[in-house]
Amino acid sequence: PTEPQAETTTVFRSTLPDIAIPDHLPLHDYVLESLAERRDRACLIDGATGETLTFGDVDRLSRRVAAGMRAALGVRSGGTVMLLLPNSVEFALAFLACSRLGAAATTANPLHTPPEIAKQAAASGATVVITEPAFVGKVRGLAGVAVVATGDGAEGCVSFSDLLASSANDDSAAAIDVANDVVALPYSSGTTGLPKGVMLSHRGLVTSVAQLVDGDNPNLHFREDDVVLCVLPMFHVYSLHSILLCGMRAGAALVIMKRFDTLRMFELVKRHRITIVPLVLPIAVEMAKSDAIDSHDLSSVRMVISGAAPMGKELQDMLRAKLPRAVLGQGYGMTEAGPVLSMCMAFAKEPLPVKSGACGTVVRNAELKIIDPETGLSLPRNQPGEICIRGKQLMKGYLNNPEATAKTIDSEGWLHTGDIGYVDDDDEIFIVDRLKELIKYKGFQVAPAELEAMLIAHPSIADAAVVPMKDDSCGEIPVAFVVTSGGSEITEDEIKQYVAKQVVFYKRLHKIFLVEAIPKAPSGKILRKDLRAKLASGFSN
Ligand code: 4UV
Repeated sequence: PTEPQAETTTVFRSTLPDIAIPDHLPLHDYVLESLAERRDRACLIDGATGETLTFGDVDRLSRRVAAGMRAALGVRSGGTVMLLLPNSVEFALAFLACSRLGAAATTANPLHTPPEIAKQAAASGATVVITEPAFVGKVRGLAGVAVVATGDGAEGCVSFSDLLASSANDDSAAAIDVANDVVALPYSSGTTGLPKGVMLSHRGLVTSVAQLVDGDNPNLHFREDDVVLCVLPMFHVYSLHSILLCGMRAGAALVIMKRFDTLRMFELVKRHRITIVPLVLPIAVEMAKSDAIDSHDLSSVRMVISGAAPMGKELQDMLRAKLPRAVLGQGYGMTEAGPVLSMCMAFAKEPLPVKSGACGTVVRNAELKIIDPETGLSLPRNQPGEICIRGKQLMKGYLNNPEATAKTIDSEGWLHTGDIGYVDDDDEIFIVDRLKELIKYKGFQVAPAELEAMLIAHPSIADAAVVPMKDDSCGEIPVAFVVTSGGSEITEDEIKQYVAKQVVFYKRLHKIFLVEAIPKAPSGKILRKDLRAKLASGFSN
């Protein structure tokens, strides 16, 4: 008689009603749907120069870039273009141009090392890389790849200015299969292993943007008169989706900042009367700690969104005290989830009260469940387990990797996040732990498998395991447990240097613990939980 309990699935849904979401529009047509009424409104503002492009400009220029990429670089529907750019107007124009052509934009951090870039370029099948002159040296050697440099270009490159000036005919708009064509191809390691190409279709991204900003009572209420700070990197899905795409769809203006600087940011808020500030934990920490926060007029800010990593109650309360006029809350995203799973209901047009530490309520037009990671059975409210989500916004799958896709999205369409959390009595989601390997340094992904493979390739290293260590300002930092080869005298510093030379700054190892053996299950799987527990208990060399 107790059996049937196991059969019932507790499905959590948004407290907002489902809405009609367009399933026929390519992404660029969807975000620019209200163009006719907004042609002369500001869309993109370059924070450094103050130069402003209106929605009309963005429409016209992105068409030119598309026509130029087609004529000069042969980019076609089904092709892939790598955007290796810091936050810039060019990033936005190039992204929309790819969408127009039916091509996929694979986004990468321009601070990545040449081998990291080469790997993604090859795996994604990119035939064009768009970058700044300063980074051209990193991509010159890539076989079969044409390089576009911004500004007036660089030797041997097509210049972005030429694409902008293109007079090529743009009449032959690409026929786009919105359900299947990939428009964005960010890289993520997901729950395990190496970074993989995440295929986000036009329909997937349209759905995810609509879940936030569409409807009579949008969950994330961006308005036409809003000015959104765009300091988070557009190559990461959080900024690409929730700033660029949501901002454009809602008709808000974006102030683009190339790199973060507290004072500069406060100045921009004041100058442009910025109303919405999306950020990540380290920026929140800097803001909350800065004395300058009290001497700058930040009264225009009405919404502060935090995402991509946990933000504790203490920090949230501290920031709230500094910005009493702003509503403060969290969003929860994962690249593979399309990306947004949940959003703070205090950001809705008709807001609801929320609790500090919660990362929102599941988005509308979607289903969420919590399962026991051991048995896979659904759990009721207030019980922590693995968070799973289902809906049209999810990724199509990993590029050329059906096995990894099948491990992440099950046969019933549920995406398993690898995050541990629970849903409380008010439908708010709290993330309490992470089941997956992933390390999040300032919101950036660090895949342990990538660093472990690098370590083990060193002749003086016999075995290695990389795990996160809690850190107040970065959230987490990657550290390694290393078993050296017999007789080797390699030092901790040498190991750190060896890795640092090969990776982007946020993947660097902060500590090396030399140990006799790496704890493993009989299957050979590293017992990461044991290592994390060891660190938590204050273990040191
Ligand atoms: O794949 P990813 O790097 O993706 C992100 C996306 C974050 C977004 C996106 C759109 C938003 O509007 C927004 O607010 C946030 O981070 O990393 C996914 C993993 O990051 C952790 C969690 O482990 C995910 O599986 N994570 C993301 N957001 C939160 C978080 C959060 N609010 N609290 C705790 N962990």
